[in-house]
Formats: sequence, C-alpha cells, structure tokens
Amino acid sequence: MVRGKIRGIAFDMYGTIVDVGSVAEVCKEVAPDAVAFNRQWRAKQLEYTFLRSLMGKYQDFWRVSEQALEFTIQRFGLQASAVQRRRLMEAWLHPRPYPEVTTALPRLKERYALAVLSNGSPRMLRTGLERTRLLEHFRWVISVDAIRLYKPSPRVYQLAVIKMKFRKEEILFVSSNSFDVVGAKSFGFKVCWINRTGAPLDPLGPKPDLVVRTFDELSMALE
Ligand code: 2OP
Repeated sequence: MVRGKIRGIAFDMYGTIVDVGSVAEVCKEVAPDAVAFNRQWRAKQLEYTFLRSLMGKYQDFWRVSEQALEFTIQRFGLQASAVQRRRLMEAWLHPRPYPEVTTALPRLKERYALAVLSNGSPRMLRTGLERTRLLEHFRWVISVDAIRLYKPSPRVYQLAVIKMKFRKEEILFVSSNSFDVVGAKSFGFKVCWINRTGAPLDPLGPKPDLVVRTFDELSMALE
C-alpha cells in the first residue's frame, strides 16, 4: 500500500527496466561461465561507483564499466581482444527490457509522469531507451552525470526532485537494486522494490513502501 498522492514515478534503469543478465549472452564469447563472469562484472561496476563517489573521483558509467570489465577479465584469467572488449561493452547499448515492461509502461504513463533516474551516462541511457523503443514513455531521462556522483548519494535523488518539479513525497521511486531502494527511501521518496527473485533486502535502513515482483504487479497496486 502506497499512501498519499503520487504524481510522478522515477525508475532505475539497469536491473529494473532492462535485464542486466542479458549482457551475459555476449560474455559467452570470452568466458566459459558467462553468468559468473557477468555477475562479477556487474558487482565490480557497482563497487567502482561507490568507490568513485567516496573518493570524489567521478568518471562516467561507461568508463566505470570498462574498468570493471578489465578487472573481471583479469580475475577470470581470460584473454580478450580489443574487438571482443568492444562487443562486450556494446552489450550495454543493446539492453533487453524485462518482458512485461513494454506493456506496463504505457498504462502507467496514462496516470503518472514517468522518469528514468540512473547511474548510466546520458549516451548509454538514450541509446538503450531508443533501441528498446521505451524512450517515448519517459518525460525525463535523468543521468547522475549532471552532478558527477553515483547512487545512493542523496544528491542523486534530489536531482530527480529538481528535474521533475514534484515534492519528494509525490514521487514514487522504483528499483530492483536493494541498495538503491534503501538509498531512495532514506532520502524521503516513496519507494517500490521490484524483487523478481525473492532476495532479502539489505538491512541498512528504512523499508520500501511496496514490494512487488513485476511491473504488472506495480501497475495493479497503484490502481
Ligand atoms: C542504475 O542506476 C543502479 O545500475 C543502476 O541504472
């Protein structure tokens, strides 16, 4: 149950709208265990965002992802040519939406102003949303690049308040990433956790207002 009036919904991108697991298909070209490789790559990518924010050494999400890829190739003791590295990186420009997202977003758009709020660089977000034909559903595509800090800095969530021009209590933030859920709730948004796998929530802070498995369940919960 989400209490109070909601005017806008801000969605996380990677892992929420699009499936980060789809990158594993390209990882098969270099890694015998593509799923483990992709999982390590994603974990390092996020770790580097936390570290860079703490160190005050921002580089954009594309560069962070390249550095995380480099680590992962070395960690797995693999060889990868420049062409293969480029193909792996380009998988982030061809993300695959979760199946129900393409039909749920138009329904949500009829009642709420929709935004993406993501660590992704502006180019990654725009290209990914154009290629998945989801761009038209969003009134705002907000990248952390504008403030050179990553989630879960409160300044990132404040950026959505500034761009969307709603009060933070009027914004529902939707993410599948547990750290992002805790960060957004701690900031003061209403929060929905898309928990597709039944994972435990990181016990770091306030709990989300709503927990669902899919965008369809989210859409129904808001009716
Ligand atoms: C995003 O900001 C956290 O990767 C996630 O899209």
